[in-house]
Amino acid sequence: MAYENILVDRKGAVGIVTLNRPKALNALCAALIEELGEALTDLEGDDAIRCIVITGSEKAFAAGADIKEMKDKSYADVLDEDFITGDWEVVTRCRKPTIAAVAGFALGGGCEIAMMCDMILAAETAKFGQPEIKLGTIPGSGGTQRLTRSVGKSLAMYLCLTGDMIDAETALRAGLVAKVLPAEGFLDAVMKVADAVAGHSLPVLRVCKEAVNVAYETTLAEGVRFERRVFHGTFALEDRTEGMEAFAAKRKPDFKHR
Ligand code: DAK
Repeated sequence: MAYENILVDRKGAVGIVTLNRPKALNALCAALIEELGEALTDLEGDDAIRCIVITGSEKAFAAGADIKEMKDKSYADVLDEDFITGDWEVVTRCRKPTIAAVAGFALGGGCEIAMMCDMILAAETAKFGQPEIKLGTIPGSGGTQRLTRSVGKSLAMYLCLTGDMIDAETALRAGLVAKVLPAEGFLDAVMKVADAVAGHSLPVLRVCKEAVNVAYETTLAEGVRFERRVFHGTFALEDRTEGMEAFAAKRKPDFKHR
């Protein structure tokens, strides 16, 4: 499928979506977000894919929603059309593991899309921020919510109220990103992580991701109960039998994703 604002690639069991509007620092215009949704839906439906990487350029993951596209909208417009809401949430509906590979700017909606992914891997050059306050508005796609759950109130308030950016090391210390990787060879290093994820059993990846996400939505007691049920449930899978038999036989497991 030919896209205008993104590139889609498949390497082994990993699908890679590259945001590709370099002249606008990958500003997230409606057409780009629609294409991202289509590409993710396509990769979700592809049995050969077990992990999805979303990335941008060396200079920008994405510098936010397209300000030029939204600047003339009125309150009635955004309310009436439920402005850009549906398309933006496709990332959150992926059932396969998603990795945001961030180099350069991840601002506003760019930071929000990264946070919708299951983990963020950052190049040393990454800069994260929620600068909407400088435009006279506030984050609109989870920036006040996912960021706060991820880094805590004080840093989330700092980012949302000042509009300042933080660098990759600060984001790492705060728990926003899982790893900081050298800028040189960044995507190769990301692919090592993605390949490791994609090497596991797909049904187990799906339920594992679901269990971690439950931690955001419920009490500890309910979450632990959910985890235990799902853990027991993995014993119904051929891959769980294979994983443990392979360990005991000192060989690599041959998962069939069943
Ligand atoms: N929108 C449109 N164009 C952008 C852009 C953006 N967000 N960011 C950069 N560009 C464009 C610039 O206008 C410039 O275009 P030309 O002038 O060359 O035509 C080109 O990209 C290069 O940018 P700069 O010349 O500014 O490059 P610099 O290196 O000097 O500066 C910068 C880089 C990232 C610091 C700067 O471009 C900047 O401050 N950009 C804006 C960052 C920002 O404010 N982002 C937040 C946008 S608001 C929602 C979902 C999402 C959202 C809301 C609701 N719902 C589901 C309801 C999200 C909102 C936002 O993200």
